[in-house]
Amino acid sequence: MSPRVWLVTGANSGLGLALVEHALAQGDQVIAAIRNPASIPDSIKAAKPLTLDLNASDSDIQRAGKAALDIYGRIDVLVNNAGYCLTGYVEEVQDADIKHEFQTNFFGAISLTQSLLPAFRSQRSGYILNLSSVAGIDGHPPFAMYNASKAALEAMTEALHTELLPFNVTALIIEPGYFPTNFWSSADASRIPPARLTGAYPETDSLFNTMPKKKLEEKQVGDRRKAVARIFELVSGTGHYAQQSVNTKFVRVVLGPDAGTRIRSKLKLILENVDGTEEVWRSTNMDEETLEKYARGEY
Ligand SMILES: NC(=O)c1ccc[n+]([C@@H]2O[C@H](COP(=O)([O-])OP(=O)(O)OC[C@H]3O[C@@H](n4cnc5c(N)ncnc54)[C@H](OP(=O)(O)O)[C@@H]3O)[C@@H](O)[C@H]2O)c1
Ligand SMILES: *[C@@H]1O[C@H](CO)[C@@H](O)[C@H](O)[C@H]1NC(C)=O
Ligand SMILES: *[C@@H]1O[C@H](CO)[C@@H](O)[C@H](O)[C@H]1NC(C)=O
Ligand SMILES: *[C@@H]1O[C@H](CO)[C@@H](O)[C@H](O)[C@H]1NC(C)=O
Ligand SMILES: *[C@@H]1O[C@H](CO)[C@H](O)[C@H](O)[C@@H]1NC(C)=O
Repeated sequence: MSPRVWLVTGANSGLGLALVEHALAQGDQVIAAIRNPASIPDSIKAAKPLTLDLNASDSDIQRAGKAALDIYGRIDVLVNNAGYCLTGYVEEVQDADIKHEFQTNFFGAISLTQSLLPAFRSQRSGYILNLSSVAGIDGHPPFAMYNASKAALEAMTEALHTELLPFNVTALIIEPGYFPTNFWSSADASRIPPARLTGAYPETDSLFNTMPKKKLEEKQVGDRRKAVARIFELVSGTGHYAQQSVNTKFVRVVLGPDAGTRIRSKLKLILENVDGTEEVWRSTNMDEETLEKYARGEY
């Protein structure tokens, strides 16, 4: 069997870099997509570099996708990993920053995926893994736009998962909790300049200092090498994914006890919300008389 071919975006840092290192070490072939070719780390020199800025036009991104396909003639695993967290309260974040957040985390990933879907379909195998976040389900201020961009990605991926089932192509949502990477320093760097703050909301200056310390005290710190090992096992049907007790048919791949427990409590809250308002949502259907008018086209 020929080695699997991976295309990983955001391959120069954090989870993406760890995944590329792991896949190479397992003997797979990797195309490492990065926006700045000079930033490709030595540890993944065996990968083929692909220059890709997700804040580019749809046609530029699709062109990069096609160029990636030409490298090995196929791609078995696409990992839409590149992304960042825009920090700011809804009232204070600026339009250009919101658009850049969505372009990178959502629209860019769609353009790249679209450029490869015909190949995936005709190959009748493969994985499309979209890096979301626990925040895509259970987000918190001041990260509304990050939350929203990941929620959009999840909604899209769920639909894509269903669309691709007949073609034996698996689209999944990877849902990590807290893993130390450049993620938090780039989120810190995206904070709104003090001059533009209203002063109406809690300051975020200390957030990025206290958060990692709190995580360390709680011993709630993810190991990115373990996260990417799970992703590799999923694609290769090995390790945890070879075990009978792990159900492999789900669209969400949750990584980290923090992610699992937060998603669980969010779902409980949604259920309570629906249960606690049943009287209201039961009250809005047409009554018999209106329904008859509607059927006659008179509503
Ligand atoms: N770490 C966590 O706790 C955590 C939790 C939940 C979800 N995630 C998700 O995991 C994914 C990877 O994040 P990470 O933790 O590994 O963070 P990271 O170390 O900051 O890596 C992010 C990667 O995305 C790339 N990127 C950002 N903007 C880009 C753009 N416009 N075009 C192309 N590439 C771009 C970065 O490239 P540059 O180096 O050039 O900036 C970098 O390679 C992200 O989607 C993130 O939302 C992370
Ligand atoms: C993202 O792309 C838009 C449209 O080309 C451009 O106006 C904007 O300056 C870019 N933003 C960044 C941060 O590169
Ligand atoms: C479906 O895809 C998997 C891997 O993605 C592959 O191992 C399997 O052979 C494919 N099945 C068919 C019927 O093509
Ligand atoms: C984050 O997004 C989810 C949708 O997936 C939404 O239910 C939740 O309310 C959002 N959280 C915040 C704080 O914006
Ligand atoms: C995951 O694939 C993208 C967008 O959702 C594709 O179009 C798919 O919808 C899926 N990838 C993302 C980025 O969601």
